[in-house]
Amino acid sequence: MLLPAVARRKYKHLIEMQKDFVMEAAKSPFNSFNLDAPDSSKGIITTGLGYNYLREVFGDQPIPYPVIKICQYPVPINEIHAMYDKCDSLYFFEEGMPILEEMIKGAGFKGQKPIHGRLDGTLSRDGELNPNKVAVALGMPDTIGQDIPEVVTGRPPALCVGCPHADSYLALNEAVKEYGRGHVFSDIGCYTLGFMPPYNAINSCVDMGASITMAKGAADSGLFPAIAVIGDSTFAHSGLTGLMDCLYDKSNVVIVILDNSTTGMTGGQDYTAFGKLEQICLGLGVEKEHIRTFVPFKKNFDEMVQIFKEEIASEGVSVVIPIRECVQTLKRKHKLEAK
Ligand SMILES: Cc1ncc(C[n+]2csc(CCOP(=O)(O)OP(=O)(O)O)c2C)c(N)n1
Ligand code: SF4
Repeated sequence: MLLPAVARRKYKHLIEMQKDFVMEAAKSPFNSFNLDAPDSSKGIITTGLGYNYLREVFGDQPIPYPVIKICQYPVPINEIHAMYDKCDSLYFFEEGMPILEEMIKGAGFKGQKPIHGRLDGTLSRDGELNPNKVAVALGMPDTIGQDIPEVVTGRPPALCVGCPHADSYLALNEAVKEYGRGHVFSDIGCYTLGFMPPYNAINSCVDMGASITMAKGAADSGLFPAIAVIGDSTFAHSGLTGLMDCLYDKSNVVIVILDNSTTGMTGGQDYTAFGKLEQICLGLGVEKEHIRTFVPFKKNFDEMVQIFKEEIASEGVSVVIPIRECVQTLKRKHKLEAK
């Protein structure tokens, strides 16, 4: 019960428990501490993928330096102190942000032995790690310039051939082209790939549900048209409350709910609003005549553009629902049926 009086007591208790959590982390099978390696000129502290890259650098050979791999928190600080005392310098290999490195630098180690990582420039402050960056940081040869096998060459993500979102975007682009850029607020899902050429169809993606609330904010501040694009599963997860706000304030928005009957981006899971999007919108209070559906195929291009244009022109909340199944889930179903 996090009422203030209880919460204050609980927080005190939580602080008292920290020392037990630290002891648990020190014993955890998910953390590993190898402080007995022969070369103590470098002590290495890794988290997450950083450890995999380090392992890859040394292949089948044992890592010659003491290594602490942290997977369970809070940070087992006593073991890090032991490594600091034993080694001439510390190296941090963390993917993403230098959380641990900052924490340790702030924990009284600074200014004595060198601590290397993203904060002192040994590794770049941003960008992903890879085995080569880890090797170079440890003073080993730079392998950049060696041939990269064809199988790992860059393939930026793209909408699948035949994806229903592609046809919806072609029509939406046509309907908004007279207004210029900056009118379409998107969400996160396969349809976020509509940012890429040749579609260039969306202008923002922040987090699950933000498409509708950003379009609402923009519409309420005078942007016209203000269009939200959100996937069916994302709408079920966190779009409904935004839609309710739009209805409450009678915001002038067009909300496009892309119904591909699945959660495409994460591999094709079911979702809670399946088959019920229109009823949900009606139930929340969207006017029946402003809930429009179509089947996104190229042959329906003119009809789709017309629907978008009509709903852009109409005052208040409109919902447009393109309905066609993701070609990947469809393919999987056909395969199963053929068995
Ligand atoms: C808060 C949060 N939870 C989960 C995810 C992972 N995630 C990425 S896209 C997505 C849903 C995509 O499904 P949908 O909106 O139906 O679009 P589709 O990919 O089918 O086009 C999820 C759950 C996330 N990005 N953020
Ligand atoms: S997985 Fe489905 S929704 Fe995602 S891009 Fe491919 S066809 Fe489109």
